[in-house]
Amino acid sequence: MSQEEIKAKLDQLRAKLRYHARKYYVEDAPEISDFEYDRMYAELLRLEAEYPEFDDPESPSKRVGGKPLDQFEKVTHPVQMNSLSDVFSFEELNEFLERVGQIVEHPAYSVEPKIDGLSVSLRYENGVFVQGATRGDGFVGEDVTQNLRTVFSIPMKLSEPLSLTVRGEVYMPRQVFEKLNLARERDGLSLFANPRNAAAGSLRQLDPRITAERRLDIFVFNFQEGSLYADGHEPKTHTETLDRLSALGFKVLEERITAAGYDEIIKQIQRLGEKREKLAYDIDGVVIKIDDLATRRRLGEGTNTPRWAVAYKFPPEQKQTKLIDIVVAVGRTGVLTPTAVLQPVRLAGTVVSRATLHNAELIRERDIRIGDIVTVQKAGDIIPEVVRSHPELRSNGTEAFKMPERCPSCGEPVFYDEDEGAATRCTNVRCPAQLSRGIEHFASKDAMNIDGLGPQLVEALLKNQLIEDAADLYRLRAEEIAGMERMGEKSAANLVWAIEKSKGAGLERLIYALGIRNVGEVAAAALAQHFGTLDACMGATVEELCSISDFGQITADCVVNFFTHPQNRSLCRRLTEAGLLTVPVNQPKSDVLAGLTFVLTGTLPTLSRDEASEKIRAAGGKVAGSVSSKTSYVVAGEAAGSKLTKARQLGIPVIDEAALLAML
Ligand code: 0OX
Repeated sequence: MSQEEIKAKLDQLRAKLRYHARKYYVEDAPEISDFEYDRMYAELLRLEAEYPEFDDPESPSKRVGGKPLDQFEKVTHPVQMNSLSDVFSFEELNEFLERVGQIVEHPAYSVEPKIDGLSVSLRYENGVFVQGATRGDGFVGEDVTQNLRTVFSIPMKLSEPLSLTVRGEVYMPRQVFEKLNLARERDGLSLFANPRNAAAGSLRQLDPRITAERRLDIFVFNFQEGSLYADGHEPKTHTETLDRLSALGFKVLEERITAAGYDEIIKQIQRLGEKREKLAYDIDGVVIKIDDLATRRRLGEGTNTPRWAVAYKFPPEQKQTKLIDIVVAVGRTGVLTPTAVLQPVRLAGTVVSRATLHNAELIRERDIRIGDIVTVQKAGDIIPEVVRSHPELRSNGTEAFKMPERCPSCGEPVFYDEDEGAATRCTNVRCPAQLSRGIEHFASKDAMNIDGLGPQLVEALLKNQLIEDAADLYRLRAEEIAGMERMGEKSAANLVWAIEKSKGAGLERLIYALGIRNVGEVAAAALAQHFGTLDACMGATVEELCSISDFGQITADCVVNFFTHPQNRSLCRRLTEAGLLTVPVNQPKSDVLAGLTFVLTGTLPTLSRDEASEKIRAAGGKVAGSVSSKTSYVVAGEAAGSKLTKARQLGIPVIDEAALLAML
């Protein structure tokens, strides 16, 4: 073949593959068999390898060619990527429609599924895909171009050479998610809680080969900026825009309708609610948007959300299943926690076989009995819980559940503590379960952060009598660890190194790691800042502790009690002797946030939760774990859950990461 012939052959193959990829991935209407497609693809790879002089960065073979990155670059969005305001009932939805109705008469609405994925922007120059970015805080996101190239339904080339930016939702199809979790289970890896988390984890992979394996997909739902037609024509409606985007090669939202008003919108919400289970992807609500673009402009934008759209969020999915058993575990502080063992049931994307029951009081109030049919749901879309039992479906002869009278771990009698959130507690300081959980907590990420020291290893170290408490960790030798079952020399050496590294964690983490009752990360940091050394902390009096802002009598008593105990004093002494850093690592750097309490929720676009907390604390602010009337601000990121809802209920201002950084 002559050079021209080879070039023509390559062009033809690439065009054919592009056409068939669109038929398969975007239109779901393949015209050729997978076998034929694979054969053509193999032919392309062969020719490209043989004739590198005809390389084309837009070739269909280039989807998974990127090299692993060290980090993602930041991308400033040309047009802000707004989020949607949520409504949780038909009444709230009606209020939105009435608000709109005061400004425009009888507008047409686009009513579309709310895909439960991650929003991304896709930028094309002269018809070629040049950049893809995550939403981030709406202004600045992360450049995930390489990873988005692996999403086959994203066209690398449009059918016309236009320059534009569109927005869509990347998601992991449910089937892909299930397969992925099965494989992870087989490999002993942690499971993703739902397809959304799996998609987020996959899109933010620095190595695009991993993203490619995850088979993500996309629905495009908005035109952000640029030109949709070469002659400058501009569509009048959202519907027309999406039709045009589809013609250009995008996979646009399906299941979308236009509706004239309340009744038709509700019908579509109900239809999608019923169809939800059958869809190949997760949806978490329905988006209602004004269809006419001029009307949208009239209504305008709020600070972070458009006034012309709203998201109706589905109530959490509930299922009925059988409660097979109630098992009771002992936690770090000796609290006995009952867990429901359920007949496995599919719920919001995963199979659920366990659910928290919190305490005996809740079981009594909800009259939950072993053998009952119960209704379960996922709180904040993640943690399964038993909502109610169904006594009407109960067979005769079942008995009310009773908490054990003796600790399931050590056999000592337990006490019912009405004041402490109706807890049943084992008070044996030598209880093995408490000891294990305590050491697990000591090693955990937010405490001493000893990588690799999880529950199983702690259990094994205790069982092999290599340790009796947390201070013994610092005397462990690699040979001893390597001598244990299923422990190699390399893992043993890694563990010793991780333990050694943790010595520098600092007083804040050390105090938190001790696991003093009522002393979370915030209180631990306050103690570290106030006393400056572990010794000073050990000598604290209730009066002095109460003088620290936000320290109440109960926490102060817990601290004094802890340090009065000879066993705990000995632990602290031995930790100090082992060479642990017993002074704070963080000095407050400013006081711009003094007196303010923040609660973080969801995934922030650029800062990890730890980084955001450090920054707030360094500026003199406090970070709390739950929303209450004392909360000054809730900082919400993507996929914010129940904390955001609570903030709304209490009327607490909700800000995003950008606003937090601005305050700092
Ligand atoms: C979705 C979805 C998200 C466009 C401008 C403001 C919100 N998750 O499916 N967002 C939007 O609309 C944007 N539509 C959707 N369907």
